[in-house]
Amino acid sequence: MNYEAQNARYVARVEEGLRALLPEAQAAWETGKIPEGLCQSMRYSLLAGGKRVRPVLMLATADMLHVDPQEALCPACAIEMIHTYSLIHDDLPGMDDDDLRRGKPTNHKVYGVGAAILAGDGLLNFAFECMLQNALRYPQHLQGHVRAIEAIAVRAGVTGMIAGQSIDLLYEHRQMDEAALSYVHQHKTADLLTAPLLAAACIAEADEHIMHALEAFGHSIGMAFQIQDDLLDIEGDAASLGKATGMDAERGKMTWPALYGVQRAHAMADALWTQAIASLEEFGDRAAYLRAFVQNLRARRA
Ligand code: GRG
Repeated sequence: MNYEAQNARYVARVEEGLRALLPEAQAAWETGKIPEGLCQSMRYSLLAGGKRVRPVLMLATADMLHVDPQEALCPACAIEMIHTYSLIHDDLPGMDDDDLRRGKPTNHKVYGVGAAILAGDGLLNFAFECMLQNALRYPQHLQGHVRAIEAIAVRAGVTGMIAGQSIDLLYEHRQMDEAALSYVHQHKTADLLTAPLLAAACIAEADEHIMHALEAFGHSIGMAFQIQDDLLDIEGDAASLGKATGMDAERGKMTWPALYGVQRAHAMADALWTQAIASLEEFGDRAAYLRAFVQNLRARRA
């Protein structure tokens, strides 16, 4: 397997899928069409060139479990919409109040706070609209698709990513201990990285054993990804990251390096990456792409 070529194919498929699902607005006001300004602000953030980690994880897991790639594309793109909404809302003045995201001014800096809230709400709702329509196109796999949508809803929702974000906000002016930090990162970060793995497995009607292996894989890459994100905020380069660095310290935010020091945080991330690779063992050669993906995520500087 040529990892670079395969990764480029997956990313291209996602970019194409996103553009097909959310084409440019065709009319300023027309029933059944997204209003032009709303559509523009949704597309602004969605097509701003993120790494597409979550949808690529879904397409790769779907391939590994022999799911028709066309069936998996829509939920993969929907997860990217949900991720993008969370970034738009996270950047708002009531949350992190950031000016830069994906190398561009944040949504509210361009369109205003009200429009940015709606762009986020729009992407979240549209994600589920797209996934439900996609499910109805595959009546023979309807149950698998409904389970996949549920897995995504739970991990993005009030016991998943939103729960993590709410505890993060709760501790804004309070000292966070390891238990709280783990909870926040499991839910805020790892849950949305686990969702695409489980969604692919649901469509494949995979057994419990496979679900557990993928859940363990998602947990490890999610926590490692977050520790690395914390480390990049200290050691990374703002131009490559497309956002300001040093913000965690400036905001007095608790992170793994703040809790344990940079060296120990690196060791923790290394152990988690190794654990992630180990949880793919039972998939043998079929997990070759996912293994290479983990190595690439591990080496990322952006
Ligand atoms: C507003 C409900 C709600 C949740 C916000 C995603 C999030 C939760 C906050 C963003 C801040 C942050 C550091 C989250 C941790 C997850 C993370 C590292 C997100 C960035 O994901 P990447 O690196 O971004 O995949 P790109 O731009 O490449 O898609």
